[in-house]
Order: sequence, then C-alpha cells, then structure tokens
Amino acid sequence: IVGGSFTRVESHPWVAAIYLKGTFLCGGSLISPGWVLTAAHCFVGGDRIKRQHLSVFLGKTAINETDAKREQNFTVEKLINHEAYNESSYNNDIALLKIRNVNGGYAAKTPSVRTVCLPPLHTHLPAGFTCSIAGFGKQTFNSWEYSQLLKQAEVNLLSKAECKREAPYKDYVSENMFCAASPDWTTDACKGDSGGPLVCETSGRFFLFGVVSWGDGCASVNKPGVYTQVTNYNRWIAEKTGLTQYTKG
Ligand code: 4AZ
Repeated sequence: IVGGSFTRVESHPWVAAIYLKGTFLCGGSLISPGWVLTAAHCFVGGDRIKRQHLSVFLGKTAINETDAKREQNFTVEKLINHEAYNESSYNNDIALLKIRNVNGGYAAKTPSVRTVCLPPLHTHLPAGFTCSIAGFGKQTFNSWEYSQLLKQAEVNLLSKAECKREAPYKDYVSENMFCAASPDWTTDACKGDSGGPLVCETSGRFFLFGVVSWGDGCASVNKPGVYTQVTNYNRWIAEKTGLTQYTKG
C-alpha cells in the first residue's frame, strides 16, 4: 500500500497472507471458515504454481514474524483459478483457495480472524464512494521489499469513464473490473497487495467488493488501481465453494 497507515489485523481480520515456499506471495480474504478469495494472477503466468507449495496465514500483522497467539496457519487443499482468467488482459482475475489446518479444521473466529461478507447480487455503489484496502504490498513503486507490517488506506470508487481516460486502462478495463484511487493520487495498492481486499461499509457491515488486481505503476496521477468486481462472481463463488448465502436469483 502506498500512503495510508499501518494497522493491526484486528481492524481487517479477514486479511489472508499467502506464501509460496515460505516467501510472501499475495494477499487474500477469508470469505468463509474454509475459503480464501484471492487473485488468479498470483498463481498463473511464469511457472504455474502448485497448491502443495502454498501456505495461508490468518491473523497476521507482521509479514516476517510469527505471532503464535493470534495467527492461524493452513495448507491449501484446493486451488481454483477462474477458468476464463486471461493472462494478457487480467480479465477474470479471481481465484479460490480451500484451506485446512494440521488437524483438518478450518479457520476459528477470534479477534484477529473473521470472515468478510460477500456483497448481495447486483449491489452497486456510486462513484466517489469511499472504501478501504489492506495489504503487505510495497510502500512505493520503486521499493525493493514488501511492507513488514499490514497497512490500510482509503480509496474512492471511480466511474468507468474516469477510469478509462488513459491507456492502458482504456483498452483493458473490462466489465469485470472497477477502479479506485485517492483524489490526490497519492494512495494506492501496489505490488504485493494483489489478491487482497477492497471492502466497503454499507448498512453497518463490511462487504468485499474488490480483489486487488493490477494498475499502471502505483499511486501515479490518472493511473488508478484496478480491482476484480466481486459482485460479478457470486454465482461462480457459490458454484465452486457450495456457499449459497447470496445466490438468490
Ligand atoms: C502488482 O504488480 C500491482 N496500483 C498490484 C496493484 C497495483 C499495481 C501493481 C495497483 O501486483
């Protein structure tokens, strides 16, 4: 995250930290005790990643520290990349991880670990609406390393027209994506935040509206962050996970 502030995982208890062979890879969001929603581009492209090499941590505030009292760790029982994920356009940049702990169990609700709601079908938030992002991604585009501590920031939703003003957004932002940025362009998701949450609070609850996906650099003027539009995938998520909460219609 560029800009924003350091935070504790208790303020974003659905944040998942996904590791590949012990190295931080991507963020994610806990949508049910057994399922983490993340981005397909974390696992596809370059060498295709095997689920056996992944681990998932919940309740983590610091990327390179173990906090045995608060964190819960999991292996990945199933890695489901969206079938229509397109490596060149990033369309359908969404994936699911089925997690399990050493005892075969799922996530337990604690002050540092809880699920985030999926938005009801066809929920639409207006441009300008303020939402928040969280992650361990880079603090500047040129940084060598990810943030050691979890960060969060506020970003505003942009209209499609505002988002598609410049290349490459003009050609690449699909109906499965939306854009968000801060009014002064100083705050954004960045490399390492991918897969992590954009949540918006409506009627007193936090809903997962976006998955950090891509952008042209980080926090540059007229170069917003692009997010996978979770409301387009209610049916896909229900089909893959068997979660039926929000699949009316
Ligand atoms: C990345 O490389 C990345 N500014 C993620 C988010 C953004 C840019 C790059 C958004 O994973």
